[in-house]
Amino acid sequence: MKNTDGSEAAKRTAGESAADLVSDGDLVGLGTGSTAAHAIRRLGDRVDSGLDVAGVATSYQSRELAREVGVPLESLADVSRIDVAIDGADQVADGNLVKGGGAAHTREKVVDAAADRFVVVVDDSKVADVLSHPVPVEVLPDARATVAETVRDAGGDPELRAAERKDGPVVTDNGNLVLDCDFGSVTEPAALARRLSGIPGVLEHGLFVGLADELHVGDADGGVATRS
Ligand code: ABF
Repeated sequence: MKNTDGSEAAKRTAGESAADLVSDGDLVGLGTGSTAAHAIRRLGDRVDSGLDVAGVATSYQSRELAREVGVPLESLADVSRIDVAIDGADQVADGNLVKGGGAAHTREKVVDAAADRFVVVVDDSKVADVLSHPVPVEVLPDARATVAETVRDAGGDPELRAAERKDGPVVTDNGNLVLDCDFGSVTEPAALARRLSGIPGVLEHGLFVGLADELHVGDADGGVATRS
């Protein structure tokens, strides 16, 4: 059955199946979001049972959860490579991703790109033929107008992300702002990724092109499909 609401069961099967790949001694990139949270909780259970691992958090949220469930942490600043990273996505098409719904994509990209094995965990509502989800772009606060103008020149429609629980914009863990940039269907993600990376004032964008090694897709019936 196709899961259209991103049910917790689908997210859990994807997250937990990825956490079960982790081996003793691994340094694990801990993704952000509700699907990656299932992986972190499962890792916590496995640590309780004797698994010897350390995690590197991609966000304040994933760091706090790892502490809560007892996954030992190392600082990203102290590591140069990671064995396996487990992270969610907002949309997946042809192995490429849009990420950044949690405004953590800059740190996620550093961690996921440093991993020998980057495992993406999603429920099946996230899988598309072509990427079309708006692309989050983290910008220096003072560059938001110039970046927005350049995004418009590139055919995008940028919108400053507003905070849900208070007035004002979302501020990232790095103290920056997020422009959600709607480009419609992204038929050439690599070209768009290069273009966005080249805009002065852009810290990082949420297009993850050619980074994923493996995809775990959960469905509402508790099944998981694995693709490499
Ligand atoms: C992070 O959390 C993001 O890059 C992505 O935007 C989001 C996915 O969240 P969820 O698993 O809750 O849908 O991984």
